[in-house]
Amino acid sequence: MPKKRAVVTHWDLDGLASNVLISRYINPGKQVLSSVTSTFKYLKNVYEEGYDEIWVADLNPQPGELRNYEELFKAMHARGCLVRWLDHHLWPVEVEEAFSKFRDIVSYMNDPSTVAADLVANYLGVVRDRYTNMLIDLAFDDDWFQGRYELTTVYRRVLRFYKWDIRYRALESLMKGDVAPQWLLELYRLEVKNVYENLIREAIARAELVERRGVKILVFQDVDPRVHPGELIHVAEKNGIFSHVYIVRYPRGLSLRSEYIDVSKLALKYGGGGHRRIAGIPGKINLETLLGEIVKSVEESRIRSHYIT
Ligand SMILES: [Mn+2]
Repeated sequence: MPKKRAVVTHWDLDGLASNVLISRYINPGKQVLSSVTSTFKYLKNVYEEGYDEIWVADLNPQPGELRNYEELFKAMHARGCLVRWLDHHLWPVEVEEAFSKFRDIVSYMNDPSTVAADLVANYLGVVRDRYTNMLIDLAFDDDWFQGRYELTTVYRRVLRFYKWDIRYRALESLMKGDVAPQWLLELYRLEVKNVYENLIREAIARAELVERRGVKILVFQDVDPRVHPGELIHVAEKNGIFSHVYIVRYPRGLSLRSEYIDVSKLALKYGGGGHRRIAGIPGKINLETLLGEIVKSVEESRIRSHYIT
């Protein structure tokens, strides 16, 4: 029997690019977009819908859901379902260990030195035509904040501003080979640009600089979820506001950025994750405790590197 294939990816630019590259290659019966925290839910859904070859990209399994994954993988094993997982976020050791127990059905690759779309293209041996390169360039531009294309900003803002209907519409356009769809540019110009830029200005005006033992931490309080944390920090820095660590607090979690410490380690302690320089923590956490840990960790990194302010 031929495999029933499905693909589940993140909804951001890198996720969309990964989804398109995989889908063009495997021609899936279902394409799903997911947030990082809903990854397990959607993986389970497509499995229950009878898909038996499931590709996942640009999403990292949450350590708190390892038990659930193990149960699901056992069920998948019994049904002969395969999972191919390609990601570029840092996976905690316990996640790698749990996944490696199911090597016969789950093959995963995670390489934090690149973006998921690039990883996917390499893994599948996709021909690097103009369109493929464009998708990968956009993914790099967005994830690494290279600031090369105005189009990246349009996608970044629109995808965050709206919910699933718009994200799926963007996926549909990209599947057709339309990298800069007219509807997206119009929507951005008419409904997003001004509101978004006001939200950024407002968040910067309300930011608080915490300074302890020479460690500077800039805290953006209660930020609208539609504002991208990287963009907020980028604008703050352009305005001459620098700090060792940045915290962007949202109603349902927070984002951490730093050039000085490995924030993914801190995030892991609180059930989150990410990259060395950029990480996220879901849910509500005590800011005081986190600030204390950040100060300690910057001080330790100074001792290690004989870093002098
Ligand atoms: Mn992503």
